[in-house]
Amino acid sequence: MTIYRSRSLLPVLALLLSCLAWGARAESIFAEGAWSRATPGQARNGAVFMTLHNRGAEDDTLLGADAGPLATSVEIHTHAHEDNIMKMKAVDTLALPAGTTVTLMPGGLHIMLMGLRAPLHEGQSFTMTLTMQKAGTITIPVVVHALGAPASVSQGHRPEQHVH
Ligand SMILES: [Cu+2]
Repeated sequence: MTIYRSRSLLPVLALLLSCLAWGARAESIFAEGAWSRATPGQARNGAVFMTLHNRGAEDDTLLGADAGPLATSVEIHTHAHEDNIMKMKAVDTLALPAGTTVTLMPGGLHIMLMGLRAPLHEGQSFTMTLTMQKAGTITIPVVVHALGAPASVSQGHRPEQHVH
């Protein structure tokens, strides 16, 4: 019985250790409030938004992301003016210099889920991994908000009315 008990503790210990390792890494580079928008049935692509923090002393670079079986491929996108039209444009990497915060939001930088295998539903959440050049792989939870969710949804409040 004693042997059985100590064995059963191993997965718990492993989990605790991985949490500690994640926590240590999260101190310098981490993603905050990652979210996505629900997609209509026929939509082939989805977008993920978040705030990336680098609180370390070393510059880092986002090399890519992965959403497992959810999408065929995942790209880093930005928006750029082309012939007076704002168009999405894939970028190879995203710089995250030491001490900076980079916000991915609608109309700007985002992570594109290409070839969704199933629609994203409001209230659903999924796991995504980010690959950083130096910090390695970071696993983050992504929450799916309503189809028309505003850019400020990740801040946890509704858009403020600014009267000047
Ligand atoms: Cu895009």
